[in-house]
Amino acid sequence: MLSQLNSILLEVLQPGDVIGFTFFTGYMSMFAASVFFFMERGEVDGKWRTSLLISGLITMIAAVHYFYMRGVWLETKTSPTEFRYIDWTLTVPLMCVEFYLLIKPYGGKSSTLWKLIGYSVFMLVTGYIGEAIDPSNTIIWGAVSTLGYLGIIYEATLGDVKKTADASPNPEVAKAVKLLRNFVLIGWGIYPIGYMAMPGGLLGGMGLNLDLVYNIGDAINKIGFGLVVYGAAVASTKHESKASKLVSATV
Ligand SMILES: *C/C=C(C)/C=C/C=C(C)/C=C/C1=C(C)CCCC1(C)C
Repeated sequence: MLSQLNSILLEVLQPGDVIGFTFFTGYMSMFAASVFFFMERGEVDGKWRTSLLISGLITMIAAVHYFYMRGVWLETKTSPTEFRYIDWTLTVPLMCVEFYLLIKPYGGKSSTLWKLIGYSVFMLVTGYIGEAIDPSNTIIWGAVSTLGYLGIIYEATLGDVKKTADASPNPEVAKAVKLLRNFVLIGWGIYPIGYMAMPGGLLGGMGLNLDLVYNIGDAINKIGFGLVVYGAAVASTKHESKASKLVSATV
């Protein structure tokens, strides 16, 4: 009877469905994070509001995709690869925008932003081919995709992003860029592990599940990125209001 009911009500989370559970928690936590970032916009100085808006958009776009991915998983128990890559194609470039908005007031160039976006699109398109179109050559596509990932790491660790942030007189910005760089270096490194867990991949057959790894990575990286930007915005706003009080007191 119960199993009959369950097969009619297809979208039911079954006990023990750990991966399904992470689709639900991913959806709810990203939804909640969006509300937080949108609400807090009013609390920070004007020039930070766009950054917080982007933080909220990243988690909101992800929440909507998680809503659909959760449904695909519950009904078919297969990877919602298309929704996954549509989500990433929208949110990863927005994460590049976060870097750009931090360095823009200190001479950050839009060509730096386009470089970052170019690397991410290259990384995601070749990753998608290796996952969905040509899975028999998944290892080659994974290696090619990694070149795009290395490009982003280079920009954030040694290239224009890092140089502009270091040259900025605002210590909060330099600190935030460094923290975001760590997310790219360590947090984003979670994704290739999930990718390699595909059947036929370098870690295939090890019992790792690709969706489980991706879901954990998304929650850490998307909410974490937003919180770093939020922290920098709050600290910087405090600094500046203190400084302006000092100025008006001495005048
Ligand atoms: C919010 C989503 C984020 C931050 C997604 C990031 C995705 C990656 C860094 C994916 C990287 C990949 C490789 C470096 C090689 C294998 C294929 C990918 C696309 C999984």
